[in-house]
Amino acid sequence: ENAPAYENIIVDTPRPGVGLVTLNRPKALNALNSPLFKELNAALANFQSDASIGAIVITGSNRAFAAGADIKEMASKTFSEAYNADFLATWSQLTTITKPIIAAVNGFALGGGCELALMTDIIYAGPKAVFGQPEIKLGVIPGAGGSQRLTKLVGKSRAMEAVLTGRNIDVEEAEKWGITAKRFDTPEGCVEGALDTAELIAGYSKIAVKAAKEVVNVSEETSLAEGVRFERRVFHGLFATQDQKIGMKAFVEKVKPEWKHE
Ligand code: CO8
Repeated sequence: ENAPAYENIIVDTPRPGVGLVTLNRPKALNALNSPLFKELNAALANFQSDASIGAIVITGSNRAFAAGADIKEMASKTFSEAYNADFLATWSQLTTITKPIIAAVNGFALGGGCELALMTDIIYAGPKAVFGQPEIKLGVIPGAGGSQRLTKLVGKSRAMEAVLTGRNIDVEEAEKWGITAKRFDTPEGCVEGALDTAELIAGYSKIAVKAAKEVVNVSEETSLAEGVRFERRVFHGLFATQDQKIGMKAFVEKVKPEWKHE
């Protein structure tokens, strides 16, 4: 199989069932430019269609997860160029991936980097992780969902303060606000912790995992009553799968389930 050659990311499968994407533009603190996003989208699409992959981890370097959209690439853009090309629209392709994605954040996750992390399903952070939406300092605003996802996640007052001041949010505060699911003592521990969780998830029934991600995401976009109804219907639907029979039988017989993923 021909592995695609990437210049801005490193793609690996370090654990059974786990795909890892490492953002790799160290000289620009992993600033997100179009070629990088094209590669990220391609790598994620490959993991999405690879039946052996059950979960995905995205990480950067110890110094930077990603220091934002590439300012040098954007600086001279005109409105017509941004509008005609629907600049940044392809960034949210990540949210169409149905397999769980964990962000292992070390160092700067600013602007587009913060928004990228917010598009994933779970954020783990290292000891020096820094989040923020500094776009206001550049004369613009968050453009890849930051104002919406951050507000839903941490509430209006905190999101408004972050977006209007552009200030850094350190890992203690990010944890208190509920941005991060877990904090680790070392950068390496953060990545390993994300891989551990991804491996655990990849060991479950892929059909149940897909359904679980789908129903949690629906809660972001619908009323409680509709969401609960949707969850129950999907729950009912899983009784049509082999994995439901396999999982419950294995529990009763006190053996390890051998998932069929169907
Ligand atoms: N874009 C391009 N290059 C960058 C970026 C970036 N976002 N961040 C860092 N770099 C480059 C620097 O220019 C520098 O390159 P060079 O060596 O060629 O000068 C190199 O990375 C190292 O950076 P620093 O020397 O600045 O490193 P420091 O440790 O001194 O500072 C900081 C680190 C604080 C992270 C600093 O680099 C910084 O403030 N970066 C910019 C952060 C930022 O503003 N991010 C938001 C960008 S805007 C955005 O993401 C909006 C997304 C949606 C866009 C909507 C538009 C429509």
